[in-house]
Amino acid sequence: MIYPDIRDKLRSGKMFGFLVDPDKHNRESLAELTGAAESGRVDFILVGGSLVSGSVDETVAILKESTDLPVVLFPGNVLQISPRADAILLLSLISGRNPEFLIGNHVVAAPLLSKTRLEIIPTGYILIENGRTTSVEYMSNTKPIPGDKIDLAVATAMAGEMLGHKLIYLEAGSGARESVNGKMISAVRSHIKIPLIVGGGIHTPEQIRDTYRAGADIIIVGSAIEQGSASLEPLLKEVEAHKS
Ligand code: 1GP
Repeated sequence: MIYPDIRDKLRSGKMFGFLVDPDKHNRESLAELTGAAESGRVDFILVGGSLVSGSVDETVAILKESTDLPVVLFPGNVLQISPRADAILLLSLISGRNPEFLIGNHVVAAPLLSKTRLEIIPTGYILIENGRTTSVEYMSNTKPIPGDKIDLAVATAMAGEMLGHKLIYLEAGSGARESVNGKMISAVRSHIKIPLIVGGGIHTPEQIRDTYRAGADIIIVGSAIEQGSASLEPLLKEVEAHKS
């Protein structure tokens, strides 16, 4: 089971995941990624995106052929469900006020999910302003929380935990100009007990260091892994320093 493993692993160090957007990868680049991920520094691979035209199922199948790492769905919509994955982050966009992303899509997905063996991990997903309009903001038709409204982010995360979410995901959005600021990460971390994921716009070792130091338990990197394996090594080296 992935969620208990996450809780367990976090007792001894930080965790790290790749986000694979099926439209940005092919068999070759996935092989390169899983090669790098086998180093023990990557804990799982997320698959999904705000708008995916390629096949999530095919990408998951290729990943499952080439790695033993857990493959976890990170769906932008209900079309991105693959029964071949190990788990799904069932995201509720709790920073927004769009009922489709709070419950509507979940109602559509629930009967499908119940027919799979996917482990369901309810996740409170919080979008933070980052200096530009990201795909997730546009596609979800929701307003992100401004980066300086720390109290709003904290209250949203607390509400997410009280509602029973098992993870909180602080998201600046893929390709964000600014990743989530350290003050906000620390404040959220100190007000919840469940694991805190941070992602969006993280592409340097320094950002990884600062994000972990601020209190992120798990960091997700997507865009930066699309540059090929040479650019991965410095990031993974930094991750390693926070693993024990
Ligand atoms: C998006 O947090 C992830 O949901 C990753 O963002 O592509 O900017 O790394 P990046």
